[in-house]
Amino acid sequence: MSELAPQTRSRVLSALRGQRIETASWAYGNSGTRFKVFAQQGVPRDPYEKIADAATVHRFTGVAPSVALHIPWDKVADYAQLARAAADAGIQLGTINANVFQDNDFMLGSVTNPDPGVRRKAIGHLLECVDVMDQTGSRDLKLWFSDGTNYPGQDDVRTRQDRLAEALRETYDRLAGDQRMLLEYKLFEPAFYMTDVPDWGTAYLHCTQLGDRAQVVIDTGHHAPGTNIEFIVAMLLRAGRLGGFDFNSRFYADDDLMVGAADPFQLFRIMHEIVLAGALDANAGIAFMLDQCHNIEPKIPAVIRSVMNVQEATAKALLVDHDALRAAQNNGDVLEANAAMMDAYQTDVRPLLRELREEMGLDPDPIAAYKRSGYFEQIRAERAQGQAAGWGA
Ligand code: LRH
Ligand code: MN
Ligand code: MN
Repeated sequence: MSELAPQTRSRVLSALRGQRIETASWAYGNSGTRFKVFAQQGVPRDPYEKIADAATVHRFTGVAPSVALHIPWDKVADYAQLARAAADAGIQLGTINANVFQDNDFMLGSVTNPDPGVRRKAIGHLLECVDVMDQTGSRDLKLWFSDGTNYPGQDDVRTRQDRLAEALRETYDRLAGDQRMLLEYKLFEPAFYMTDVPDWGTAYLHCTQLGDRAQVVIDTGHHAPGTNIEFIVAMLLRAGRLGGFDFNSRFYADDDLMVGAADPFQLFRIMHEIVLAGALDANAGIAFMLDQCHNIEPKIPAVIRSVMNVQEATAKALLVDHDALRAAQNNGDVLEANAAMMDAYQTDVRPLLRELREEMGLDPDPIAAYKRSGYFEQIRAERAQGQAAGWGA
């Protein structure tokens, strides 16, 4: 790293200092596959303890100052009090994730269900989530629908889209101030034949019909193998419709593994598009969130590792020499253009990130510092019986 020009070093350090990564409350709870949940020690028993864990991640990384909630997994009697508890712990409550995928009534769909009574119930939950946002001060409502069909002919594709559009409209119209709606897509699962919001095009179409405050969210695990996700990033940025990310890694389907674990090069390519568009800054309105589950690894260090993986990919993206890249592109010099990307990607940015943390008054090695802190021993002693993250318990 010693060869970095001083201006480059300070530009990169300052961008990294301003980066914000939101962690997910459900990443701290027990989770598993449909085959088995392996319960861990010291796991939070309620949303307050999840906030304490998220605050711990922020304490050691300095760039994770908010935690996303999932309703009703994080249901509490008083959300304003929860927000105060978060503030006392040094973080904020972030995105509110709606849950219309775990109720028996939603077997044939939530907002797209053929039964108007079930649709009303689903919309009621979405509106309730906006009520929660009013109390937590959250900006973003994240919507993911498990809606779809398993068999050709099971329901009418276009009618379901109409029902979806109606539900989105009613929810969108309930938003106030700077509140936004983030619409998440997913190729398949739990529906196997047809999913009502399967791809970015569908999400984009609905968002454009709603208004500027409806934005698409990209969950990196929600694509077919081989999908060029950074292309989707570029397209949505160009259209002004990228609201944020649910970061995670996948080897097969929606694996929800630690971001940057399966394909750090893909994460770099995504962050490169973000940096190119000047969209890293919090003012750009892109929410960088983790949507992960830690089934076999200890949860807090796994979240810290994930935050560090995003930082590393970002640092490398910030090191791409844009002048050299543009010149090579304009000259049609394929090899030089590719070299500009690879030189940045192959740089070991860990010393720079250690430096950043020292400048921020943090330990340069967040995981080692966490392990030394005694936090795990404390929560293991205090929390006799951990709470499931929300499913599969
Ligand atoms: C769906 C999803 C969505 C949910 C979360 C728990 O697969 O990515 O974001 O809210 O998982
Ligand atoms: Mn997601
Ligand atoms: Mn997912």
